[in-house]
Amino acid sequence: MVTAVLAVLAVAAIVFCYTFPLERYLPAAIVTARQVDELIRFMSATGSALYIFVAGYLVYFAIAFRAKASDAPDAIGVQIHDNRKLEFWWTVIPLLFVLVLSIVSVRIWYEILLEPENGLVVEAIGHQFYFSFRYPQINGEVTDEMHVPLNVPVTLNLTSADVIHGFWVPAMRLKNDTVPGLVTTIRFTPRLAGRYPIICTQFCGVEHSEMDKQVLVIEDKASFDRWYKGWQQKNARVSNALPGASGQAISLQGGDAAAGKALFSQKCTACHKLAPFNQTLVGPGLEAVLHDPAHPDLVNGKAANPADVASILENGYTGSMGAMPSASSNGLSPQDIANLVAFLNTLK
Ligand code: HEC
Ligand SMILES: [Cu+2]
Repeated sequence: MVTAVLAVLAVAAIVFCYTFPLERYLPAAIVTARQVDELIRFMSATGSALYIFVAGYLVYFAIAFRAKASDAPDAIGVQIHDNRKLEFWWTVIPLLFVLVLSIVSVRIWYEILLEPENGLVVEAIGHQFYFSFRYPQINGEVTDEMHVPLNVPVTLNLTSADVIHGFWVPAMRLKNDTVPGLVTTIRFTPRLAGRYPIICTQFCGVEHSEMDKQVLVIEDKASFDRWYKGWQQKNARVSNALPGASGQAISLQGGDAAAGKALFSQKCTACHKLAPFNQTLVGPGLEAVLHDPAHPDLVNGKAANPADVASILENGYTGSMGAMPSASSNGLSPQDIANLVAFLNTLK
């Protein structure tokens, strides 16, 4: 009787796992996402069926064989030793089950690894506290959304400028850490247009919880090309150099204020307003940072002159307001710093 009830519940759980409309809540944005879903259905169906039997018998036995009021206070239950047949089966059945599970998992894992290598190559770089993206023919970095065209294989190289972050797009069913000094790769082919959140999955600092604001946009080729052209133009004057190594002397000669202005709107406006010093966003307002009689000194106590501003941009600075990221975290080359200082120097 108990077995029959548990069997009915187990069958119901299996049916539920296989019919649950997963994609209504979490679209399968890339080709391999559906295989991952199949694996999840298989695992949750078999897992919950097993759980229902184990937990069901446990509860039933606990009630059916509980101590009776008439039992002597020191009575103990029947002592049973060894049951070869039972032990054989409860070893063999889970073993087979885990084998099947690993074969199915490895097969899907291989399909994900063997996604085509030709196609679009994008680089995603984790920062405290955002992701930036590099594309083959766009200067500098794209800092808001990551766009990819439908049905074109993508090779995504992941790395980090500061600490370990995790790049996770639930709609892709794929996730990988971004590790400083290491490039890891995931490949996928987008199959469903839409906007999908990118979430950081490693506790990477005080604003880690803010790292769920960016999106992966999958769109048709024409819209993608339009977006791509837009960033090519927007970043036309931005330097393509990689971030400079800390400690290297920066020549402020030849800083280009217009390029600095473009870069400022790309990399600094998340934390700084072009407003008076006390209008704080994360850091202070930077209007007239080099020419403000009310604030002759910088936050690090040094006189506001171009060289000291450059030093803050290069090395970062942590004070009472929080952390100003260093050049390597912000992805700034020495030329970028010269351009930014030239721009900040024009603000009066
Ligand atoms: C993650 C947030 C963040 C980003 C991004 C950021 N800053 Fe800052 N910045 C700060 C904070 C916070 C401070 C103040 C640190 C303190 O004193 O506590 C600061 C301080 C500064 C100062 C010193 C201001 C003064 O009056 O002394 C300058 C100059 C500056 N930032 C320039 C920039 C530029 C240029 C960029 C873009 C490349 C940038 N920052 C990007 C957070 C940020
Ligand atoms: Cu992060």
